[in-house]
Amino acid sequence: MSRILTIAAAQLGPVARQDSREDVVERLLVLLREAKAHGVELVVFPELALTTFFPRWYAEDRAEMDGWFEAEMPSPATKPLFDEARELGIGFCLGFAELTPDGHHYNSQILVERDGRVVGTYRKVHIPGHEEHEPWRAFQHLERRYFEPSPEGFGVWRAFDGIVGMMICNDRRWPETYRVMGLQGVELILCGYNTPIHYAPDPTQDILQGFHNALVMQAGAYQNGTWVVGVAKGGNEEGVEGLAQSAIIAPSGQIVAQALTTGDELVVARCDLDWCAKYKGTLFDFERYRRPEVYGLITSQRGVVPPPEA
Ligand code: CDT
Repeated sequence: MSRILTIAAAQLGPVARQDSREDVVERLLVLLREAKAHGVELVVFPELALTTFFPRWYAEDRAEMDGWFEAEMPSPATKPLFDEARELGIGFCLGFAELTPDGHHYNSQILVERDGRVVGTYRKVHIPGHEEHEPWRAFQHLERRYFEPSPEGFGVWRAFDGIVGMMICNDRRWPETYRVMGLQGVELILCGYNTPIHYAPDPTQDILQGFHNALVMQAGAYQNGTWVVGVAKGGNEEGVEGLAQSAIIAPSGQIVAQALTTGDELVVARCDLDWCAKYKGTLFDFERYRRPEVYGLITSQRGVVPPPEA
């Protein structure tokens, strides 16, 4: 049986502060219908797709930000997306800010199968940015104020006739993200992102944002023999330029399709999940070649401990 899955990275252009969830869902529906016309079975939307990237603003009382969060999924505003996707027989992955019934705040992604079944919800592990107001910056990146890190880590799910995992934005820069899923046999990793081009702590990196984005996802795909789908919310959002360059990457590490614009755009590729076995069964045959007995520092230590001075 063939395991070729047609996937779309549904890139979004900017979402303004005053745009309602209903406005955004209309845009998602346009992309979903276009995907159907291309024979797509899985549509991947960006991180925090339903609203503007609100962590760029500071609130003394973090509860003031709760209005940006979803207390249920589907919510009344997103139900039309769930309904239409099920009717079209298309699965999707959607990034949103999650407020749990017991009051936890996560940066999350939900994965929904073609029949409407919720496969799972992933919560971001690597929370970037800062906790406190830093007025010297041109804009804030307060994810560490508004989101808790995932207590669950990187699971994978049997879905879409393969083994699927998720990561969110900053997670893609960390090799452990891919390897933990690689050790569970992942064949397809779905990743939404909001990446400002300007990086205040070191602006020399600004010009390299596109390079670093491709570098980490291509390396992660190749070193773990998995497809990776990276999907941006790009363009100029509330005065902040966001990286676009959404891409679908093969287990070889090659980019097989990439966005041409910084706006709403569907990037489509036919992804053969069986292609993963070529890499998982040869160079990256983990069972044969890995040496976990000498990798202990990876899990026993967080920061750098250099050797003592001579
Ligand atoms: N959304 C997100 O995770 N963005 C980060 C910005 C890092 S700089 C604070 C990223 O890794 O792209």
